[in-house]
Amino acid sequence: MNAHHKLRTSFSALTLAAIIFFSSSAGAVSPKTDAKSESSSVPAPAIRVTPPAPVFDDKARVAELIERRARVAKEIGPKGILVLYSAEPRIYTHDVDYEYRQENNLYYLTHLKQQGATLVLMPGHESLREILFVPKRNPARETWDGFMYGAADAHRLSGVSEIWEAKEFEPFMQALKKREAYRPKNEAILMSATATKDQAASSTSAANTNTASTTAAGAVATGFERLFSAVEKKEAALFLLVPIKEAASGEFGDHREWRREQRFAAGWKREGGADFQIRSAFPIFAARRLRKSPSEIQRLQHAIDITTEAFGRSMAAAGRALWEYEVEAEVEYTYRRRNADYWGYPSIVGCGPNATTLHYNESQGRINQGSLLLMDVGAEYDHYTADVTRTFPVNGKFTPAQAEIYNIVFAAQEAAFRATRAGATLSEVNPAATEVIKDGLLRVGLITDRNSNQHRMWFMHGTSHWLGMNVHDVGDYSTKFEPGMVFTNEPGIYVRADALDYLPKTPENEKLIAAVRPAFEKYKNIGVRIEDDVLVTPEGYRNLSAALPRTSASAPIDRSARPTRMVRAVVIIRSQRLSFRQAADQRQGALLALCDRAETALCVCNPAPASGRLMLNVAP
Ligand SMILES: [Mn+2]
Repeated sequence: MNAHHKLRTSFSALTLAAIIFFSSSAGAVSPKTDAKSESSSVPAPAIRVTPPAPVFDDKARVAELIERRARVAKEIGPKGILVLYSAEPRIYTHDVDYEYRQENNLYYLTHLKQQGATLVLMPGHESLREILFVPKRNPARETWDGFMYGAADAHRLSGVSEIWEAKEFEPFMQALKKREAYRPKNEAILMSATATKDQAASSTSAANTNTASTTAAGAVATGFERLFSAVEKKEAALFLLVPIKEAASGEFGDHREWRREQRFAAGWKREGGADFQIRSAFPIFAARRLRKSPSEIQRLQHAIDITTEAFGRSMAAAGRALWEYEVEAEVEYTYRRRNADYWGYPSIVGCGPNATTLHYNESQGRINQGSLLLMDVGAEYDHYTADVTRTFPVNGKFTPAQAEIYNIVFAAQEAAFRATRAGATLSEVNPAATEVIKDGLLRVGLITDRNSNQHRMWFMHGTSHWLGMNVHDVGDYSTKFEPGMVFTNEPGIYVRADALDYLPKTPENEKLIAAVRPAFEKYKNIGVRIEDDVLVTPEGYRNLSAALPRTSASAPIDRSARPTRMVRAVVIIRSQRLSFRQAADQRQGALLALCDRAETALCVCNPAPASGRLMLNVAP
């Protein structure tokens, strides 16, 4: 026990011990893996504080980006060019934009977060295999909008060594169309690894100035020869983030995310680029991003850890919240506090009937003591998003009807876990859960035939989707599981109050409605979903969200213990193995947990770091 932090208090030591218990190991306590917490039978803390963010060695990080670009370049081949644009800013209103978020594939290859950057991969060029175009720094603009990358910053982040001013992108592409070598004037070359070589190749400054003077291909080797010969034979390809079908048909539409690419593709064809075949870059990125590297898993895990703390805080607050938005506030407060980028998708916090709307995000409903609260939330950290759902009774106690539905969903999720192993597919995980749901629905009387699609009335979504930089991440859904793939396991049952009203009025349906009506009345307005994030491993799988308790209805979350009088507590940090930062985080966690549990109106923290003591005065 000496290694643990002790608590002295005049009031129920047991209650507080349940809240303020810390492991001496670095980071926060994981109830599953901390053997000491089991052997000493002290319950896990109510709120699991997010462990420190992963720290990456810059060399290794850039090496990984270089490797990603090399793999993508290999897919493109020597006759191909890839163009990746930054995301365009999205308008919130008038002259205000939404917070900027980089396009995923450009981020995947460069780690650049600012707008205006464009990456070109040109594997067929002798020396100029990648060029990054970035806007030139502009002090006047930076005064308003903040720091802009200089070439050194863009290089340090991405590892790309050939960096040209953004305004050079258009003339560069126009020159390619005409099979003309292109190199900007020196002042527009912000960084170059090839300059010396190219300059040496031409004894005059002509080759180093602009398009017109360098068209005499052949006089001086420009490095473009292989690519231009492919263009001449109409074998060259321009890879863009455009839909596969549009690339094939040459008819470009109006996608909600990649309009700029579509406009560019349409213009390219129209304006003299017909010798290039336009191809979709989506399949290349989908295949790459589906298989996550260890560093991607670390980022994703951190997003999930932040989400786990957000759940802890909001679950603790739910019992005394009056409105859904108050609970949601605890979630998003935690995201910001733990330096998440943002949410990966709008938080879903739905109480009672609102839990039956799959993507409910108004959060304007009442929190009712007897109801279930469904929370489907996910923090995004460094472009990777969590996606976790828990459904729990606001007052900590399931009604028998709620428990029945909950336990079916819980069993379905367990079945999906059991079906997860390398080599399996999502189309095997999905039926594993669905069969359990069908059995359960038949048992409780919500369907009459398990060999039909009746269950779709109550379970209308799939059990799984890929997870990564998108909440519904890229990747072919028929791919066999390999280590590094991440997907969600999220069965649910939603008894919507109007579900039976919308069935087509056929004699068959009338019969069905009459048969399920009693059960429907019993379970009406109950919505349950449980969702975890699953990593495929060589051994099977790892539940990345396992630190967030996932209990069956027979062991509901206990939020009954609430102090009613003044307490004075002292937490002593004894472990010498904790860094000051970790100790501070844990003290903060203790305070949070205690205040949330105490339903406190006044909470005074008096940390004395030198002595490692935290004084806590709590008045309920
Ligand atoms: Mn999901």
